[in-house]
Amino acid sequence: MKISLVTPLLCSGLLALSSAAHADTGHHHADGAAALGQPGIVVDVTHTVKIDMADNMRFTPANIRVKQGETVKFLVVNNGKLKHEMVIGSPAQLAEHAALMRKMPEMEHEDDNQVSVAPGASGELIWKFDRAGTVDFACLQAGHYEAGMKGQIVASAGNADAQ
Ligand SMILES: [Cu+2]
Repeated sequence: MKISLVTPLLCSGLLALSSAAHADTGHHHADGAAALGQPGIVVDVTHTVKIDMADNMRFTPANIRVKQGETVKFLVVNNGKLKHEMVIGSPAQLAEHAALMRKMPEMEHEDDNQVSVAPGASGELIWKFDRAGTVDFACLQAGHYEAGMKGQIVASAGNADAQ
């Protein structure tokens, strides 16, 4: 009976690992994202970071520190009158996507590595930081990235369980 609580968590963890491995082999464009970590699940969240988005094209804070191994919930609040979004990716992926958004400003997308937030609303993005290193994020609404709406998350090496 004791084990009944533990087993579902373990299973979902393994499932996440195997689906991430599958994404790596099946979708070439996912390779870069895998190096940055992967979408997390709510039961693993150890820490919440609130980020404000505003029409001055800034994230506040724009520089965030986490620890390797942490699953972080970003609570993203849009204080502006424009739609904003938080997209996690490598600088190359973000720049490429921003260029695409300039061509197709109305393009809607809903991926695991991003959250779009209507004016006055808030959203959540859960990310698991598998590795130490730097992860970039940006708003890819047309022109926002170019106006400087971007930031960085630094995951420091170490075991989050030890903190
Ligand atoms: Cu924006």
